[in-house]
Amino acid sequence: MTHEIAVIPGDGIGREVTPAAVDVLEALEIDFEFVEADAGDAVREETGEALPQETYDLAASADATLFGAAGDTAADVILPLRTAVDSFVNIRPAKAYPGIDAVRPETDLVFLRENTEGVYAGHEDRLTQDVSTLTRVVTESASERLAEFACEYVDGDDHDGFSIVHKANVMRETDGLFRDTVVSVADEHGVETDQVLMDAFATRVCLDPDQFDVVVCPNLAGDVLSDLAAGLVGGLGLLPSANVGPDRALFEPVHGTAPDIAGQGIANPAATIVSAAMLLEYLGYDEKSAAVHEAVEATLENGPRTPDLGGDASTADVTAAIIDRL
Ligand code: GGG
Repeated sequence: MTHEIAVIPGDGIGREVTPAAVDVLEALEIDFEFVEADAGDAVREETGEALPQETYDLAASADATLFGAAGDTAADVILPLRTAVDSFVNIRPAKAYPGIDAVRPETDLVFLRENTEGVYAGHEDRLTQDVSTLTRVVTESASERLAEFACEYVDGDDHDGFSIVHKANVMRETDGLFRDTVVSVADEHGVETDQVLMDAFATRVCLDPDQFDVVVCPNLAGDVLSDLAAGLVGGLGLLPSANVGPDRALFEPVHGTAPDIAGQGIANPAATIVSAAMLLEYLGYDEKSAAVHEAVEATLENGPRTPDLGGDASTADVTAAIIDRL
């Protein structure tokens, strides 16, 4: 059976790390058909459109999508691409790897981020030159869909429950609805939850990440707090993610375009290659997925490493070392 994989490198280091992940997938001798498409700042410059219709349609029909990064056009690219796969949850594991100099080596977290609404899908207006507004939507149905997924996730993966991170003491109607809905679904499923205000979470996770395991949160909080967790484990070059919908999914590193190092061939490909390992698991290739995870882990531990991790290797060196270890 052939799997059609949409490959959308985007901009900046997305153009370097996405081909690296495709090289790893190609080395596994699975029947993949990779179809590449444009999105992001460069294609907008050329055509006026950051997300051409054919790219959207490809993501909406492919068996899975591998995406790199978007910069200034993030709102015009990432959010619609997630809609194309009807992705209601963004899974962001944040774990420390052996041998990597991490601020908190005991970190082992999974963020389950609401992916369709909240501030990122809100409506912004510039009322006057010096006044702007943002209207944010939170619905019971989206919160329920995420909570159902979280309950299945903790059951299937043998976790004790999950933490709900919100700011419902201030945003009573929006985060309040989110919190109440998630608690109610978890109660129906007999899944244990605790609640942490998002500001308190930011402090507590830095001081003692071990007290958390699976974290369920609204869209913006999930984006910000998972980047914070990246800081605890050694940097954004290490965090993969999966945007999962009922029938399709899109995989991307958590990091953006990194304009400061783009074009130099030194971007860390680990986050995108681990995202590809998540893609393999999603398509049912559990053993191959585990092999990629192990090869990445061994490479991070023993080298070569890119400069963000203190090494002097290139993206190509690290990718070749991972493929050698498969
Ligand atoms: N690879 C994902 C990417 O381009 N991240 C940059 C960004 O702005 N992300 C926002 C988000 O994940 O919602």
